[in-house]
Amino acid sequence: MKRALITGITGQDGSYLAEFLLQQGYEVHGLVRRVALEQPEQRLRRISHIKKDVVLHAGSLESYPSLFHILSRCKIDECYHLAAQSFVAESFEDGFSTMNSNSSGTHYMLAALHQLQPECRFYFAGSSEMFGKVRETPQKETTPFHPRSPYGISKVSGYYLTLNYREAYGMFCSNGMLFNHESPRRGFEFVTRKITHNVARIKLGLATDLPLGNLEARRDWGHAADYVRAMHLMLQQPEPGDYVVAMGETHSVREFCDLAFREVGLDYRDYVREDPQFYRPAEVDLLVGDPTLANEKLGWRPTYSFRDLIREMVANDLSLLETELQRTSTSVV
Ligand code: NDP
Ligand code: GDR
Repeated sequence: MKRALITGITGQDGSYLAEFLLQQGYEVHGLVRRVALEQPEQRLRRISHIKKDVVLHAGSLESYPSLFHILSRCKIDECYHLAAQSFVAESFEDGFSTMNSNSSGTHYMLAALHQLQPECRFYFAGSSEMFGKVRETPQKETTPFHPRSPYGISKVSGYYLTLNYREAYGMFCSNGMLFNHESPRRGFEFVTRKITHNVARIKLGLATDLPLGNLEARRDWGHAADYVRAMHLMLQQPEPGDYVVAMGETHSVREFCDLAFREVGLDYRDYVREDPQFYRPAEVDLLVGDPTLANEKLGWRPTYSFRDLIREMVANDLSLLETELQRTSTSVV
């Protein structure tokens, strides 16, 4: 039985990856940071259904000793390093914390593995934000980087650290260069979930409008459940490598709104308004990836279309809110 460690197991991707690896027969371990106010139903909500099947270790990316301690107790075959401050807008507010978690945290993980378990295979969660102000379209593995935020810069740094441990020490270290991927488990601050959650609120009469930032930004959006399979495939190859994972299609935030509101029979133009407070100091205007290498070398293919993704997210948010409304009305009675 293979044993995997997932950092960021409580996040969107970590939860899908843990489910997937359990299905593949892995023993799954996860790194979870301790917080003073523990609310297990909230903090661990994305993995509550598999919590009994995984082994959780308390630790933090800010603490090399905590990572060293976990890796010295637990021998692993594969490490999926997903933990990060992942919200681009927040990285403009506090770029220092983002750099610490994402850049130094990745360095700590690699250094501890090198010291204790150099044969362990390592996956780094790189991002299309590394391409930023894009130098060519579509973006592929050889496209030069031009990050536009402290988040993007932290991911470029993680990418090169991963490459350096591969080249300097011969470790099996691979970089995923993943484009945006979403799901019903997406955090509420990201634009897709903000839209689908508010579509549900508006439909149920709980809100009347939806303030958003730049509606013309274009992204290549896929489904997280598809993208975690690509991470796993990268670590099953004979050699480490770097792979773009994307749908190869680009859509604007405006198009996402249009389709999401249509799901509930509404016209987004009646509800969405642009609010400058959600603009970013430096925007990434257009991203679209070329997944040819992942298709051909990994044999990776997505199963969800853009439309399927929106449909699932809206249906999920409607059902969550309806259940919540029923629960509160029953408790009032
Ligand atoms: P989430 O924000 O949903 O999850 C982030 C995870 O990292 C959470 O489990 C969080 O734990 C953990 N974490 C954050 N800081 C620390 C820390 N200091 N110590 C320990 N754990 C920490 O992100 P996603 O699942 O969407 O993304 C996973 C990874 O993939 C991230 O690295 C992200 O940057 C990258 N990525 C994501 C893409 C996407 O579209 N989703 C695209 C490309 C890359 P906690 O629950 O305690 O907050
Ligand atoms: P992104 O995702 O920055 O691409 O990073 P996000 O959903 O936050 O933004 C996508 C685009 O939508 C525009 N936008 C808004 N964004 C948010 N959050 N809120 C708004 O109100 C809003 N209005 C317009 C943004 O300006 C942007 O252009 C995600 C994260 O998962 C990263 O961790 C990951 O690396 C990249 O995707 C690939």
